[in-house]
Amino acid sequence: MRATARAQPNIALVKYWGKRDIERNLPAVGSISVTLDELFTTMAVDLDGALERDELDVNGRAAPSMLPRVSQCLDAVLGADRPRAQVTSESNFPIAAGLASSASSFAALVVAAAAAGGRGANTDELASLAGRASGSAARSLYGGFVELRNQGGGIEVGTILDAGAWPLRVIAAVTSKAPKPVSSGEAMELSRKTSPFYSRWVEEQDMDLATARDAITVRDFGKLASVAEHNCLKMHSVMWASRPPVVYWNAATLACLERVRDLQAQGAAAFFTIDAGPQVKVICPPEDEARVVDALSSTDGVEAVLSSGIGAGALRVNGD
Ligand code: 2P0
Repeated sequence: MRATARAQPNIALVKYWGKRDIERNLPAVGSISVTLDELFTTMAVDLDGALERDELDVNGRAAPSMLPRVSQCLDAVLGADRPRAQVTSESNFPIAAGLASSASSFAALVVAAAAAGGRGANTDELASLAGRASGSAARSLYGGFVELRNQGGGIEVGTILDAGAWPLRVIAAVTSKAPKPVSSGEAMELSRKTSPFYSRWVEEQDMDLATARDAITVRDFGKLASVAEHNCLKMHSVMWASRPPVVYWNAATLACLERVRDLQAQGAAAFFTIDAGPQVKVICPPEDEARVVDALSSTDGVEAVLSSGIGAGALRVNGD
């Protein structure tokens, strides 16, 4: 009745922003991401008949504020009549700061919960269950370059190119470790209800997805860079035009973008993306990694620089 799983965060190159069904947490748009390698969350689920209520520890501390979402996700995987669970989560990177910790956490949680409860579930089912808890978590069930599509009344997720086929690097510049001021779920709803750019964002998404999918299939870095930067800035424009505005950036976020423009002007292959937080992620081939790390590390306001390759999807940890 105990199992442990490990999952990596993923970074969207064509972003999920907005929901078409809040109750079932279905996204308004498809998305394309890369699953990371070196950053991960390990999640242990111990189903213990003696516990009166679920318990959650995150990085060695009780985390009652996150417990309701975790309990709801366990109910979705195992049914509400399941035994109560002791859940223990460890991440080797800052959580709730735009590094997609909810993606790796819920992806690992559904795998560990299904295994602990003896529920046979295939990856597609697990992805849908993870997506109900956190839209981006559905993508972390798969490795490499991953596409999430809206399909009928649900979602369909799969790998479009394996991790080993295009070994790009993802460099994250951490510009603040503070939790985000507005959750992405709340911010998405604000955007849907108030941003004049929201409907156009949704309309154009299939075009950006097709461009990125084609670029990934033929490993065209320049084409992927162009559509990914455009899609990222378009998503943030939707947020900035919401009322009240949603601005996740800080001064160092913009300084990092300027460094990426400098690198591009010097001939480096590199592009940026930014999620619901102030961190800047730069994607580049391995031969440009050192100069990207140097440039970001020496940028004012950058607190840490983390590097990762592209990795595999969520997996049960053997022996537990
Ligand atoms: C993404 N983000 O595609 C986009 C880009 C943030 C910006 O998915 O409400 O935590 O739990 O379904 O998955 C962050 O949103 O949102 C996210 P919920 P989630 O990676």
